Formats: sequence, C-alpha cells, structure tokens
Amino acid sequence: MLRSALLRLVVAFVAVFATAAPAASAATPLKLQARPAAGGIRVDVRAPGTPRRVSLFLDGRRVRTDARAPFRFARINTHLRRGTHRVRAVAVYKSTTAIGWGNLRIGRKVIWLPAGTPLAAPAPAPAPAPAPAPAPAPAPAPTAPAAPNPTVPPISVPPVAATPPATPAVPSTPVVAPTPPAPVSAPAGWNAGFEGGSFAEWSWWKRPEFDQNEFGVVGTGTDGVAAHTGSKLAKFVTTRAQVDGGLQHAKLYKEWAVRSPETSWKDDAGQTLQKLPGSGQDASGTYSAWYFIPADVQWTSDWTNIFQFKLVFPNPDGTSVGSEPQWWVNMMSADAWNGMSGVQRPRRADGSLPGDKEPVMVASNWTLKRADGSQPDWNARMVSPPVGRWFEISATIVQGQSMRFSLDDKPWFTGGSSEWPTGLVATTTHPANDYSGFIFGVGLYGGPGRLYVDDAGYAPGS
Ligand SMILES: [Ca+2]
Repeated sequence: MLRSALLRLVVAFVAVFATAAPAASAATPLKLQARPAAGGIRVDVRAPGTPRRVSLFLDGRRVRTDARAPFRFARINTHLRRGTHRVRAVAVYKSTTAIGWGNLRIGRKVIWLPAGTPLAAPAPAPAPAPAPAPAPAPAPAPTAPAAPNPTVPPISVPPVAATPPATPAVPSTPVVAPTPPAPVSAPAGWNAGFEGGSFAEWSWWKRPEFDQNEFGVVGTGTDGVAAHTGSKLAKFVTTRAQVDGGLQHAKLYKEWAVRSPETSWKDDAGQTLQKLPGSGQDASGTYSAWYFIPADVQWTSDWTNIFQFKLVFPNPDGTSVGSEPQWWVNMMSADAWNGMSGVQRPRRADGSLPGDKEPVMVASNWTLKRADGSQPDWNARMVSPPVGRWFEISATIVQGQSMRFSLDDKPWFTGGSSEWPTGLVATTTHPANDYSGFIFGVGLYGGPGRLYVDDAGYAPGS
C-alpha cells in the first residue's frame, strides 16, 4: 500500500546530475541520476573506467551491488517514506574508490537533489558540469546526523557543586586585595578525555556501523598505546572490507545547537545539545584533538577524514536536518599523490620523508577547490604527521575570516573565508541564520585505517 501511495506521489521529477568528489584513478567524477521508472524510482550511476563493482546505498544502507555496467538500479524506492533520503553510490576500482551522492526528497512529488543542492530551494537548478579534477580523492559524502529520538530519557547529570570563593581573611595590614572569583562565561569550552569510559562527552548519533567497526573507548596500554592523559583513550578502526561495504564511519561528533530545531534536541544518549558560548551564533575559537598513529598501519590512497567541521541546517519538513562539511583534515598514504604534477611529499618535523604507505595529511575546504574553482596548491596544504607518538591537530576559527590548521601548535595552513566560509556565516547555499548546528568531528571516515584519539577540546574566542 505504501508503494502504491508512493507511486501516486511520483508526479514530477527534476533531472540533475550529481556532482561528486574526484576519484584517485578516475578522470571523471562519479555521477548519479534518479528518475521515475516502472516499479518506482531508478537510479543510474555513471562510473568512469571499469570499476570492479558499484554499490548503491540508501540512508547509509547498501541496497544493491552490480558488477557490470550499465549500473542501473531499478525499483529502489519500495520502502521509502516521505522525507529526504540520502542516496550514495560507491564504485570500487583496483586500488581506489569513487563516490557520488545526492538526496531524494519524497513528498507530493519526488525530487532528486544532487550533492550540494540547497534543500530549501523550490526547484534545484542544474548543477554546472564538474570540471575534471586531477585531485586524487573521493571526499566523504556529506551525511546527516540521525534524527533526535524524543523517547530517550535524558541522562541525569548531577550538578557540579560550585566551589564557593574562599572568604578572604581580613589582613591586619593591607597587603594585596583578595582576588575576586573570575567571572564564569557560560557555557564555557568543552573537553573530552574519555576518562568516564564512554563517549558521553560527545554528541552521540548511533549508526549501523558502530555495531560492526572496532570503535570505542579503550584502556591505556591497548595495542601498546598509552593514553595521552589519564587511563582511557578512543580507538578507531575501519577495514577495507567495511569501507567497501559502506560501513565507513568510525567517528565522533561534538555538535553544538545553534537554533531550532536542534536547540531542543537530545542526542541518542539522551543528552541535550550544548549551545555555543556567548550569543550562540559564533563558532570562533580553537578546536583540537590529540592523535596517535601506530607505525605499522598501512594507509591507502583513500581520502580518510580524521578531523572535520560540519554545518547543520534544517530540512524543509522542520523535523530533520541535513549537514554539509565545511573544512577538514584528510589522511591518506603518501603514494596517493604519486603522479600529481608539482606535488611533493611533505617532510616530517625531523626532516624525513614518509614512505609509500605512511600517512600524510591535507587540510582543505570540502569542495577541494579555491574560491575561483581552481585547484589549490596542495603542497601548501599538506603535512606529514609523526607516527608512533602523540601529536595534536588544532584549528583556530575566526568566524567569517579564517581557519588556521596547526600540527603540534605549528601552523601549516590557513584557509580564508573568501575561499570557503569559516564558522556560521552565509554561503551561496545557506544564509547565516539558516544553520541549526555546528559540528566538530574526529575519527575515521571514508577510508580504512586505525588511529587513537585523546583529549579533544574547544576553547572559545578568537
Ligand atoms: Ca584520556
């Protein structure tokens, strides 16, 4: 019955090709197109070259895999309900993958919204054909956090007993005036050291992957890795098979509520989302996390997101949200850049060069392009992290101005808001007051790897 009801809803269709992240081995990005067809909606995937297989995912779940072109996936909508659904295709090649994505909005009509389309637009305009990009990388598809579950009872957090300022003893002779207690600006910053043994310091959005990927809080000494501080740390693992199967999330979000509907949300653990300090509309400040990468981890050419910011915006139905990456740090093997004209492996702090399967990191806005659409100078955005010891990645945001990335307190790249927005400022796709949330995330997303994180934090202010 749902299916027939749905088919009645299929009265219009806007055909737009999805833009997609560039692929390592493919000169042409992966493209998706959705259309009404017999039995429901059909999704066609244009994959360059000869992929070993192409899989189609709906809302994060794999629904079909095809090993031979043409990659046409028919009748994929028989279980879809009204609302916006995320469609993603992953083409697996011999040594890399390519990704394309978009959203299907099902209401009185079915509309295909390619990646990057503002969901509030009455009718999406055709996206410009993406220029063939030599950048070696699929970027992770934007994802929406799970909708809040209003039935989860909130966690009872005992109030922290305020320490009363000590009553100053009256000195017999005036010496130094007692220092008044410092004014508290609430809400203050945020820190996460995992010492409670859980992810309660973070905003918890449960995903199917979390039951399968090796991902959680571990004790110091696990795998020979000592906690950065305390006795607990977080471990993130994604395998090749998991990533190829679409289970590519082993990541944590700290999400701040900016406006309705998120200001009344609780995460999947029942915790109310914190607001940004001050006016609640300024994301300026320094966000940081400590990372440990074992020397024996072999990285791949997949761009694997390990540190990111995302903007969240409400969907037109008012009950769900979409999100869009803003700036991020991706990790991949050094040889992922082989063949890229003019790109050299960045030296480590000790002057050494990373080996083929050792990690390099690149800081970028999520479009992987400069404001004028040109390719960035990747050398200026790349850095080699140390392996086998803790290091710190931080990003200092001056809202509307800049995003400065540092490795162990040494700045390696500063992005300007003219290239891509920094913080809660207007974009061509969203007015500034459209944002309902701001996300800082760590972990692994998009490719296989293993790393450890401890002592993440946010210090407000610019
Ligand atoms: Ca710790």
